Parts: sequence; C-alpha cells; structure tokens
Amino acid sequence: MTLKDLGWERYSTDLPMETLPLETTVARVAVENRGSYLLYSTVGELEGIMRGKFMHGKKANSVYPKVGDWVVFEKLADEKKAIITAILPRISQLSRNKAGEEAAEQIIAANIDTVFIVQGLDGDFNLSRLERYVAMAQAGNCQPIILLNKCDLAPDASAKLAQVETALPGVPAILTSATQNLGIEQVRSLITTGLSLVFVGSSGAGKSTLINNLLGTARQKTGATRLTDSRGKHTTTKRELIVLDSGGVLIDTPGMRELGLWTQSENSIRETFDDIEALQKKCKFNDCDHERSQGCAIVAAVTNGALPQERYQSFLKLTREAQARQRKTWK
Ligand SMILES: Nc1nc2c(ncn2[C@@H]2O[C@H](COP(=O)(O)OP(=O)(O)OP(=O)(O)O)[C@@H](O)[C@H]2O)c(=O)[nH]1
Ligand SMILES: [Mg+2]
Ligand SMILES: [Zn+2]
Repeated sequence: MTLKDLGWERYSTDLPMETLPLETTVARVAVENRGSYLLYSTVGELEGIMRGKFMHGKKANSVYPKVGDWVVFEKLADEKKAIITAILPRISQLSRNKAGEEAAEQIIAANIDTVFIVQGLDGDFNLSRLERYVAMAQAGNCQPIILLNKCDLAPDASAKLAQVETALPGVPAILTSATQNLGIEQVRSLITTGLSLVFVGSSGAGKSTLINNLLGTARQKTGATRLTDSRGKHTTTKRELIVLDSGGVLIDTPGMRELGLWTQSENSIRETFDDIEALQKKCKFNDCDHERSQGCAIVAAVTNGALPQERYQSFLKLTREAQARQRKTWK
C-alpha cells in the first residue's frame, strides 16, 4: 500500500511545505490497541508505541494518537516496532462527548473527509438524532452524508428520504440496502483514492455490512439485530481503518450508545440550521431567546407555518444542549 492510497497526498497539500516530514517516516494510525497502535506506512505495518515519558501523567484524550491520525515515527532496528515521535496537525476530526464524563472531548477519527451517517430504516430511524450527527460532522470540518440503510425493509423508504431532505437541506442522503445491493453504486461513486470516510450510527444500523459490500468480502464481522426493537449487539468493538483496493480509506466504528454533541462554539448548529440563522437576524432584540421574547422572527415563522414546528423544536434542543455544554466547559 502506498502513502497515496492512505490519503497522504490529499492530507499533506494542506500543510506548509517546510513542515513536511520525510515520507519514509510518516504513517497513518489504523487501529488503537491497548498501549500501542497499528500503523500503516511505506515499510508496511508497524506496531507504534509512544515514548515512555509521554505516557506519564493524565493528559487530555486529544493529545494521544487517534485512528486516522498521521504520525512521524522512528523505526526500531530489526523489529516491526516504531516509536511515535509526533502527531501531525489534524485538518478535521469527528468528535463527541465522552459518555459519562463532563465536557471531555473524545475523538472518534481524525483527518476525515466524509462522515457516512448510517441509520436503519427499521426501528432505528430518528430525525433529531440525524440532525445531531450532522452537527457533529460539520463541527469537525467533515462533510456529512446520510445513508438510510435497510431500504428493503421499509415500504415508506422514499417518504422517509423526503423527510430527511426537508429537515436537512443541503446534506446528501441516499437510500441503501447493504444486503440487497441497492444504492451501493451511488455510495461507491463517492469514494475516490485518498479520500477518508468514516461510518457512524447506532449498533445494528448496518455499517459493517455496508463496508463488506463495498470491499466485496466479508472482512468485518456483522451481527443480527433484536426483532423487538431493531437494536444491534455491538458487534464491532473497535475503530479500524481499512484501505480499499479501488482507492479510498474506510473507517468502521462501533455503534454509539450515547451521542454527545461536541461543539466548542455553536457554529455547527448555525450551519445545520442556516435557514433559522437567517431568520434570527430579523428578531427584534439581539438577545432574543427565540421562545418567549417579543418580536421573535423564528417564533413568527413557526406561527405562520413557514418553519415546521418539528424543525424548530430540534433547533431549540440542540441550542440548549450546546449552551449547557459550554457552561460545563467554563466551570
Ligand atoms: N434487511 C437488511 N438487513 C441489513 C441491511 N444491512 C445490514 N443488515 C443486517 O443488520 C444486522 C446488523 O448489521 P451490522 O453491519 O452488523 O451493523 P453495524 O452497524 O455494523 O452494528 P455494530 O457493529 O454493532 O455497531 C445484520 O444482521 C445485517 O445482516 C440491509 O440493508 N437490509
Ligand atoms: Mg459493525
Ligand atoms: Zn428570536
């Protein structure tokens, strides 16, 4: 595998020339294991470890290498081992709030171009959850694309697609069936050499099945969902970077139990709701709460039917969440 296959060309064009390390010393993090990392490099697979002194003391999660990171290494003689000496700057990342911890950023994958947000058109379908994932992708500078999977199980698949397109204008959405091979060519056409794409969504949505279909082999383990509530059994247990023969880098992830929205600012929410953002400028007061304040243009739009009530509620919910998160960060 070449560095180009791994996405190096695409990544490194954004870095200043004088800061570029030698290509023979860079690798991409493919898997994070306990205490070490599987690295892909021009010399093949390596087991990367951090310097001892680095591992002392408690550090923020984001200072450690993440799947998708580009790192600089020093190979140890006669071994498939290497010391990771630096993590190159992340140009984008997909992050969320770590479950149970206050305002702790957890990076799911680094240097990502596209986030495939996978939702099953069985019991998994949920518009406001989709909106959160979209906000999460945009917050990290990644392009979100929605894959409504298991369309073979949903007689109302095109109605659901229309709902998504209305709720999230500007975000591409595709109907797929990983098992019946529907929509797969459309997905494949989005994957080109050097591009890095991560699959996220609930357990059982079909992320690994989609990846296997794109690979043409059953590389990733998949697992049946419960009939009662369509929930998966957390079959995929670690994040893993996979290089397609036809070009492109895919990252499979375990289903998310809890989706924390990570935003340092509310900018990503503004992007997701840019129609509401435009309305906001017409509110009478600058500090309008968009609920009870007088002369609120958003409330007016809901009242006269220009803005769907559901979309307004999602906006309020996301805004409140982001505000609460910010208060926590500042404490
Ligand atoms: N009918 C139907 N079943 C599907 C489709 N895609 C996946 N499945 C099934 O859904 C179940 C879960 O698929 P997985 O690919 O393991 O789901 P996952 O998102 O990777 O789940 P985790 O690894 O647990 O996060 C499996 O039994 C698949 O065969 C589809 O398009 N249609
Ligand atoms: Mg899986
Ligand atoms: Zn207002």
